[in-house]
Amino acid sequence: MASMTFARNVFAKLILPAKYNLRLLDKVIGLRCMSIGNYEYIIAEKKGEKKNVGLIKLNRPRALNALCDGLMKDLKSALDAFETDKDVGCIVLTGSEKAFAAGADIKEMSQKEFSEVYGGNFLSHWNSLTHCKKPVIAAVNGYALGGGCELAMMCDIIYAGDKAQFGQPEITLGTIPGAGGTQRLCKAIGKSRAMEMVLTGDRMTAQEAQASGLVSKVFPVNQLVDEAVKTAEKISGFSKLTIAMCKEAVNTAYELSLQEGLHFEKRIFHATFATKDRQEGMMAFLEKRQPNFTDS
Ligand code: CO8
Repeated sequence: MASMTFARNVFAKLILPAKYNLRLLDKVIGLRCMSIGNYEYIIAEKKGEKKNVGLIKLNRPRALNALCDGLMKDLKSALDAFETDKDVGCIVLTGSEKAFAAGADIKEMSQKEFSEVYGGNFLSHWNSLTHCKKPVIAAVNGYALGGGCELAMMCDIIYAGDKAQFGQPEITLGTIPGAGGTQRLCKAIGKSRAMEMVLTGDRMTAQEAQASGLVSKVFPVNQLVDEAVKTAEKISGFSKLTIAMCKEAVNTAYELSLQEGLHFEKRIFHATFATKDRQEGMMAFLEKRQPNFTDS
C-alpha cells in the first residue's frame, strides 16, 4: 500500500498537471478501493481485525506534511467521516516516518498581512480535531514542529517513534504558536519547560517528551503505527457511548475547577446508569463472561 501510494504520488508530481487527473489515476490503479474517501493530502483507511479503527495518514511527503489549507480540509473531512461511522470507535492520526508534520505551511503564510489574518480569523477552523467525540491517538514519527506539535497535542493520547522530535520553532520565524503551543504544552509539561521550548525554539526528543508527560509511550519507528492501532482496537472494543462519556469527562479537567470537574464527572457517572451497556458490563462481570456492548 505504502509503495503503491509513493509510486502514485511520484507519477502524479512528474506527469499529471491537475487534481482531477490524480483522482482519475487513483481510480485506474484502484488505490481508492482500499482507502476511505477521495483525498489529495491524506490517506484514510479502516484498520484492525474488526475494521473498527480509523487510520488517517498525513500524506504530503515533499513538504514534510506541512499543514496547508487543503490538508486541513482533507483532515476535517476524514474525521467527520469516521465520527459518523458506527463501526469506528477510535481514530489514529499519523504522518510519515520522517515527519508527523513540520508545521503550518510557511509558504502559504508568508505573504499574509495582519488585516487578512485577524479579519478572516486565520486558521480558526484548525481546532476541528478537538470537537471529535471519538478518541484520537497521535502516532508521531519524525518531526512534530509548530502546528504539527500543536496538532498532536489536540489528540487524546500521543505515542511517539523513538526518533520523533517535538518543537515550537515559531519564534525563529518571528511569530508565536497559534494553535495551542503556549497553552496545551504548558498544561502537558509545565511552565518552565514549555516556556523554554517556546522561547528558544529548541526541540525535545521522544524520550524527553515521554519523561515530561507529553507522550505516553515510545516505540521503535516501524512498530509505532501498529502499536497505536492495537491500542485503538482495544478502546474500540468498549461501548462507544461510554468511550464518548469518558473522553468528555477527562477533557473537562482542562476546562473546569476541581470542584466543578468532580461534579461534572459524578453526573456523567450517574448517566452511565441510563445505558444498556453499563448494565451489560456489570452483568458480564458477575456472570464471568465477555460483555456484548451494543453502544446503547
Ligand atoms: N511549511 C512549508 N514547507 C515546509 C515546511 C513548512 N512548515 N517544513 C518543511 N517544508 C518543506 C521545505 O521547504 C522543503 O521544500 P523544498 O524541497 O520545496 O525546498 C521540504 O519541506 C523539505 O524540507 P527541508 O529541505 O528543510 O528538510 P530538512 O530535512 O533539511 O529539515 C526541518 C527538516 C527541520 C523540519 C525543516 O524543514 C524545518 O525547519 N521546517 C520548518 C519547521 C517550522 O518552522 N515549523 C513551524 C511553522 S510555523 C507554524 O507551524 C505556526 C502554526 C500556527 C498555527 C496557527 C493556528 C491558528
